[in-house]
Amino acid sequence: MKVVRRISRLLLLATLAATVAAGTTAACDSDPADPTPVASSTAAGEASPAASAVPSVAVTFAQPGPVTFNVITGRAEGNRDVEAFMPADIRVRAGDSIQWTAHGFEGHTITFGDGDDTLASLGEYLLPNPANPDERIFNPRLALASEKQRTHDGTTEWINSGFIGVPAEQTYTLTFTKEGLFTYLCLVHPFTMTGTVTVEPAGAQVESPETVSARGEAELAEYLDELGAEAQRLNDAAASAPGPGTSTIHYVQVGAITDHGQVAIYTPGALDIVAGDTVIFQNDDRNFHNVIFRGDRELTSGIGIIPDPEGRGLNFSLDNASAIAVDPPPEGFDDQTFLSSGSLGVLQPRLTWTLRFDKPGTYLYACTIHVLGGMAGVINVR
Ligand SMILES: [Cu+2]
Repeated sequence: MKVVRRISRLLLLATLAATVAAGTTAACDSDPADPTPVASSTAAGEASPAASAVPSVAVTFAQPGPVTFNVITGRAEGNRDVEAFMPADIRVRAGDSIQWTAHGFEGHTITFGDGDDTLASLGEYLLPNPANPDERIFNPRLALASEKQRTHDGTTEWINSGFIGVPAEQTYTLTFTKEGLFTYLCLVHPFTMTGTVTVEPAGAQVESPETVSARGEAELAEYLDELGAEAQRLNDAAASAPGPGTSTIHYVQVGAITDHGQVAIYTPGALDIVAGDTVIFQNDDRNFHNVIFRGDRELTSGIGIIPDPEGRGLNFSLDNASAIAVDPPPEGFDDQTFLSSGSLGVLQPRLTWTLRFDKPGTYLYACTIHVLGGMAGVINVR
């Protein structure tokens, strides 16, 4: 029996965020006109012990400023989605800029809050879509870029990139003009994505952009490996138990997580079972997913894209079919029947969904929230 983690409802709502079919033109900010040159640092400093305990990299120091640093802001590779700022803590000088390069199944935000509790000040994550009662949309304060979004001058004004990095990679750049320590987070992944920016005086010695990037790349590689290992572990741990009579109960884990991201995977992804067997889908982590047997219907993403008419980026909608269960009818089902687990996860309506398969066939299913990660499975019933 797994221990259910106690996690804020906010996070669960947050993980609904956007998975969308390809083919949109990203309308978010991407700073093509950032004038700040990136320093071409030659090995200006001696290697010294890295501040971070994570993989050590050769350290050089930044040229006189201003320069631009890059922070890797999540990265999706195949079914693995790293959800971290890499590196999470960075030191810059007044006048320097940071460019966050975002990519992920669910998008990310770079958000400097306006108070002690950024999440609390946000309000509800999901709101009714005024334009369509069958959908919900994300709180525009989360989803869309704030008015102030080019310069961090030390004030405590709300600064938000809005959703970026989904479906395509995008960047967001902010110039820091005032010394201080500033914390920020991703509103979509607040439990794994928080960071700090320490702004030193203009003449201070700080690590070069190359060193910062090398540190980020090393962390990214480590986190990707960690996710792969977790998916493998769950696959290896796939379990079954005796069911009624001669039948068998098979367990399918829905999704996988580490402290640095998630894997969009069902484990095991393919099952061969016998008519009369039972399958229990279970998800007990912070991300939520669904299990949709499309039957004779077309499988579509449950996420829609809503460009902001005022040009502040993209918002996203979630259709009810992705969230609300469609259980088997009393007369039973076969591989042409549409079925939905509804949303599965901690504090969702369900943690588990149990189906008994009585008819031979090939049952294809997928998660309509993580189509972008290729989250799909099959059950062959003989
Ligand atoms: Cu999913």
